[in-house]
Amino acid sequence: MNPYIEALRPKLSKEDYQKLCAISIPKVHEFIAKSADLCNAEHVFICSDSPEDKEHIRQQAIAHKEEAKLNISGHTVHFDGFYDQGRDRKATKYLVPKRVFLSKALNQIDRQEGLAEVKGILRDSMTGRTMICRFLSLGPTGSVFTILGLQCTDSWYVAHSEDLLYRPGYKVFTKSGPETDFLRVVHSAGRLTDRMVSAENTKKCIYIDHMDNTIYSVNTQYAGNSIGFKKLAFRLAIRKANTEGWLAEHMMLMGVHGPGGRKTYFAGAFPSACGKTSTAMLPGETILGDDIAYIREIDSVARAVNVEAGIFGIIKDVNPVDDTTIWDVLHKPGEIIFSNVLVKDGTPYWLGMGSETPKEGVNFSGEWHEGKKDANGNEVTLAHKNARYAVTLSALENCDPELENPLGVELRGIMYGGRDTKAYVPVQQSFDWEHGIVAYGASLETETTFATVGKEGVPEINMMSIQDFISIPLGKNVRNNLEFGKKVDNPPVVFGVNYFLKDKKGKDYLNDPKDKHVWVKWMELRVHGEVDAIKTPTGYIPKYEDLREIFEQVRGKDYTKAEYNAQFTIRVDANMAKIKRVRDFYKKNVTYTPEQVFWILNQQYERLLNAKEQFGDYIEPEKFLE
Ligand code: SPV
Ligand code: MN
Repeated sequence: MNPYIEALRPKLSKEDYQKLCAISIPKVHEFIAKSADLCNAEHVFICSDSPEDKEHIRQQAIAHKEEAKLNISGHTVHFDGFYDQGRDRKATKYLVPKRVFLSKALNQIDRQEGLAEVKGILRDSMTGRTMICRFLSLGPTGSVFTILGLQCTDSWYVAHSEDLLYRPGYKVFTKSGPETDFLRVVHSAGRLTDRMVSAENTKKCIYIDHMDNTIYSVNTQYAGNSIGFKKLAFRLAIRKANTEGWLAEHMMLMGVHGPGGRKTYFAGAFPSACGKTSTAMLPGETILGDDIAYIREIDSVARAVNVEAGIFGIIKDVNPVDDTTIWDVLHKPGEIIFSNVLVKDGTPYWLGMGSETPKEGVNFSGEWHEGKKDANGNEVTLAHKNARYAVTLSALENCDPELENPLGVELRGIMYGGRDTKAYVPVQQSFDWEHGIVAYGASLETETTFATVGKEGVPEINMMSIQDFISIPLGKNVRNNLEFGKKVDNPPVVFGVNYFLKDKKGKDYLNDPKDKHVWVKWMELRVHGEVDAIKTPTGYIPKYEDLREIFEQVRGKDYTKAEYNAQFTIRVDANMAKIKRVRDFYKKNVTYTPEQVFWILNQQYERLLNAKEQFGDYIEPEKFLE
């Protein structure tokens, strides 16, 4: 008998033993055996994705109090620890072999030192517990995009979430040859409090070992840190894409419905909490993905798939007026895991839901009442800002029918959007692929939000919205994007969007969140060359007449010239200051920056300078028509 299966034998039931033996990839047996041994798991459960196995996971999540049932059938709630409410940048590190250098901007630790630390913490972490093994497929199965993954975890909540968020992969594993490659994740929630949340926040480690394609995560439950196939495997995929010549991106995917029944696929990169999911979910359009996309050149065409099959979305501000699609899903029977919301009498409540909320209940801090203070004297909000819901995409009525297409969809447009209150107009089109990649993607600047642990509102460069995840030299990432455009005959049209522009005083937002639908429709028309645009120093911007018409059609709103002028005035100084910050960032922090980055930024700077000499600091769009 294979020594790994032999080592596992005492921990497996007869059925689990058979399920494991049906897989003939020795590295699978080795990884499970070594993880179970290191963590000292009492039992090992092999999930075969059968309805019974999935039901078992759902029941165990409730039985172990990691989830509790809510009133609506299929709805449950899960809580994470008070200090475990977002992705933890400090605790997430790359394990770097000696004499290998990663960009300074990346959080890293010597590989041997890090392995010793994290394995030390994982040792015996599953004593008395069951280790659940989940086999998953990133991207549609049976496709050139497919990457297989195996996660070992002691959290039933994590195993359950994976049902909603990923495609089942057990069958694929059983049909694959002995040499099959796969990503590995071992996770333990660590010691738990009586509320079943990770107790030792200061010993949280999320370490990424790209030599072994393995992720170690311990003392955390928050899905972004514990579900290895979200942002952790994403880092490994970026490396794989780098060597194989494709792109792994932090992008939503959507079908935008244009005139005559036409559908045009767009991808969109936005840092967390900058409007990515709400764009993908716009009513009347179809959603293909809301978080991670793989993009490949196939027959000289850019094609994309959703790596995931569900949504782990921010629930804050989801209300029945702005977010009809998801609001309806969240209020009808079906499988949904709410996390870190307020629960009162079996009903979940969250911030910005647009209706009255209770004055007490249970939330991420335990028993909660209005005015409750944390240990530092700060008020505890009724729900966490980063409270979320997990739901499968197919539960949405506007789920795009191409979700499982093994060839993906043809990508015609890409949008990059950050949280920029000062400089970029709400929507603009780049002059060409290179300009878009550099001026919008590589220059993406945003303010930090609640989705990562730490201070909010700090401006930072977040290249292509994947700054946190780039596991290769940052400059190489820009180069890969630039090169990709050359591989396809008709590169996607690149747009920069900004939903967060404020008035000149920096006081009020200039747009309603729903205006994004207008920008999306305009971009669709631009891809097909059906509307004209105005050339400005930073890109092509819409003409008033066109937006007026789209505002009327999409929002039933009379869009005034004054609104247009306020939103689309080119703010020269703010744009020049942005370029300076971006240039500085690349000079100081980035290795292997392609020269093109500096050329393109310098040219943009020059254009702005010339425009300023002619028209001053604030230039209304029509000046550029003269
Ligand atoms: C994000 O924050 O970008 C998310 C959620 O998509 S997380 O899983 O935390 O990454
Ligand atoms: Mn994300």
